[in-house]
Amino acid sequence: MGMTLSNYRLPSHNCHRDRKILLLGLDSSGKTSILYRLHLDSFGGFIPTIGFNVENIRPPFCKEHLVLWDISGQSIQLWRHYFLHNEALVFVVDSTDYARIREAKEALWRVLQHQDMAETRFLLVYANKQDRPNAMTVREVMEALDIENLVKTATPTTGAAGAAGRRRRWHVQGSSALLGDGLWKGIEWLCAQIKDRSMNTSVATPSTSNKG
Ligand SMILES: Nc1nc2c(ncn2[C@@H]2O[C@H](COP(=O)(O)OP(=O)(O)OP(=O)(O)O)[C@@H](O)[C@H]2O)c(=O)[nH]1
Ligand SMILES: [Mg+2]
Repeated sequence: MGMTLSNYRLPSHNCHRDRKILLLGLDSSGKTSILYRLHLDSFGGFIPTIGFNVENIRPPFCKEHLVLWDISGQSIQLWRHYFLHNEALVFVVDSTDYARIREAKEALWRVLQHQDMAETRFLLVYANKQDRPNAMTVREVMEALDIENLVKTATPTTGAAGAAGRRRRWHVQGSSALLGDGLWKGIEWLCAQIKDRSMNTSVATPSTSNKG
């Protein structure tokens, strides 16, 4: 499993109420597989999503539920209808899909520059399919998505969305929905941020670990 990279440290954590989490990524990146690995600890048998799936998960380290919205990757033009009132964006990348990593980056940037994503403060990226031998490392995925610039650079969108983008905390987590690796670690980071959202967000020192 690859490293994890983050611009924020892990504080102690507890979630306090239901939180809506948006799960996006190109088609076949593994969103539905991740959703049901988290929800039912099962894998496989999924057809490409038409529309969306919604499931609640109750992480052992959170007091309340996370409501995960898994939107079809084949319906990018419809994603914007789900943008409002999300606590966090979970963006899933197929780490073996070298041919479409640029497309994934462009999709992620478009999403986070949208005005309706202004209140979405946390970005968790799953660099998924780390079980496959040719997978990009977590650092390679982070660099391909250019996340550091995404959160630092003033975006074409001004006003609230631009300001929100510059305050956004992010974390890249290596994962395998096939094996179940890394998924709860990413959720643990997310819960910690939700709990801790009132703290100063300006720390920008990447942290790493070797296990997904
Ligand atoms: N090896 C491996 N295969 C995976 C992993 N995650 C998903 N897959 C496979 O990738 C394919 C697509 O997975 P889905 O979960 O349906 O992808 P999706 O992102 O929901 O795709 P759309 O619904 O079309 O947006 C399936 O064949 C999965 O079995 C993983 O971590 N490792
Ligand atoms: Mg799906």
